Amino acid sequence: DQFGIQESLKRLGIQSENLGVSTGSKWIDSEASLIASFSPVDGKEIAKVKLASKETFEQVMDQAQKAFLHWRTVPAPQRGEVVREIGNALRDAKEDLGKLVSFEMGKSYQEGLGEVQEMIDICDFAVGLSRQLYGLTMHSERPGHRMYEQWHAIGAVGIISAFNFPVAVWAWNAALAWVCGDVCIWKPSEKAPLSGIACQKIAAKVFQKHGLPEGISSLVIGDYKIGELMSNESRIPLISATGSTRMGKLVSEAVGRRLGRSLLELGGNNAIIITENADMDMAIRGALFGAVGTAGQRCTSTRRLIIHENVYEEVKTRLASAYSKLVIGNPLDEKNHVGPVIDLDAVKMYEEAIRKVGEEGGKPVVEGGVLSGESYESGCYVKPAIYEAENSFKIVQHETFAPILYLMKYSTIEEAIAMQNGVPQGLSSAIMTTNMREAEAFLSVTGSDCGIANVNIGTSGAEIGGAFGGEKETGGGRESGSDAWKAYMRRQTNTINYSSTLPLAQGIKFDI
Ligand code: UN1
Repeated sequence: DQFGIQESLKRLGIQSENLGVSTGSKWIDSEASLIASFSPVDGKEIAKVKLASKETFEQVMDQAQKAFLHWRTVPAPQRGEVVREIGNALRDAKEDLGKLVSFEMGKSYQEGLGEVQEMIDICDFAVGLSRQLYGLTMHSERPGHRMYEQWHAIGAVGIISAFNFPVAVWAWNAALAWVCGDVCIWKPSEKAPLSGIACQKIAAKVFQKHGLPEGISSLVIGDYKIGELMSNESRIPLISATGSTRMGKLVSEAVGRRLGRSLLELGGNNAIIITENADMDMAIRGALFGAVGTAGQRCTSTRRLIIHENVYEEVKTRLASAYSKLVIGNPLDEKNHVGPVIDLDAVKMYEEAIRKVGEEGGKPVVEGGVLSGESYESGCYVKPAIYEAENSFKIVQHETFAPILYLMKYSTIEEAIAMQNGVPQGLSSAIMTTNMREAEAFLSVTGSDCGIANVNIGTSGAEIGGAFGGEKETGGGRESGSDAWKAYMRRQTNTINYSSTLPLAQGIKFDI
């Protein structure tokens, strides 16, 4: 145990067998099945987790409902104080939690730390918000009347998160929901359940210290059936779901049938446009981290490079040379750049995509392949690959959660923007240019159609302060920064008459 994993697991309270259902400090046992969490780093079992069942979900739901009745009456700045302390607890656990995330899902230790930093940042952001849940005031058209709007807590928020950001996405939702007065029921990915258990323990300690009831922070580890129960549950007014477009459509349909709210963060098919006016060092660095960071498993990963014909050969050669220097291996070892993908299914999807791009006429620039032999025993290490492709290829139109980058050529900026927008997804996008006209065209209403559009920055690595999310098949949701908090509250418009008459709006006369 060269990287001190066992010590970290111990400090985070992970045992060899864990319960996967909790209302806070209480963990609920049942007859439900036991699954194992395997590390893609070495392919070995880390620990076991007992899944949620319909019955244990019911218990969690009942407790959440009760807890909400209390939590919504705690003043928002006091709720902020609790979230502030959760942020501090995360600061204390940063190294251990970052290591667990790295070991359980395979991203580099640096990126694991970065993910925990996102949790700390959103807690800070939420603390500030807890004193800024502002509504507007309006001028009434009637004399002696006052109008304003206020924001109230909405209830239980169901959080469904994915394996690739197994802890940060929960925090983006939970920290905001809590200061808004909501309670949270979290279903983490069953591919990274231990990271979820560790977070639940950290938060629960703080709630308990404040003498707050069970049910403000709940955990239900389970498969898609638990997701279905949550989506159909009318006591959960808001479902926030992160994952594939396929999953998002199922959630949205179920939530829509009961006219609930859903906040969706689904697939991306993110491109960087590299113009002939790009700072080339910057463009290569941005594309490299965007494409191979998190082994291509961020929803913001760079999947397409749209390159001006005059610099196409240069970009291709320089990228190929950068790729040849990538060191693939154990993500906890800081000399390695790229870790494994999440599991053998992900490896299959990677191989499938490489086969398909070949069939459609793509040409390899950097060949892919699955690594084997010493230190690759898990079978989850793949070579980041680059293909020359057409935007119209079926496989290019599809989000493959793996380190495969497609290169394509353009001649006018209009054409580049049309290609960037010419996919079903709309999450992140970027342009590399030092030319003001190109940059502003890309950001204008006729430019990028994505929720995130960057200039001289790659597609991944958004900060907490901005609203995060995208359009089209990405699902339209916005989380984290800006006014994303409004999704977690209900708005009420109030008109108060302090005069001694009762005039009707719009000047309507109604006298008897
Ligand atoms: C995700 O991949 O689900 O912008 C989220 C980024 C990170 C978040 C990614 N801050 O790449």
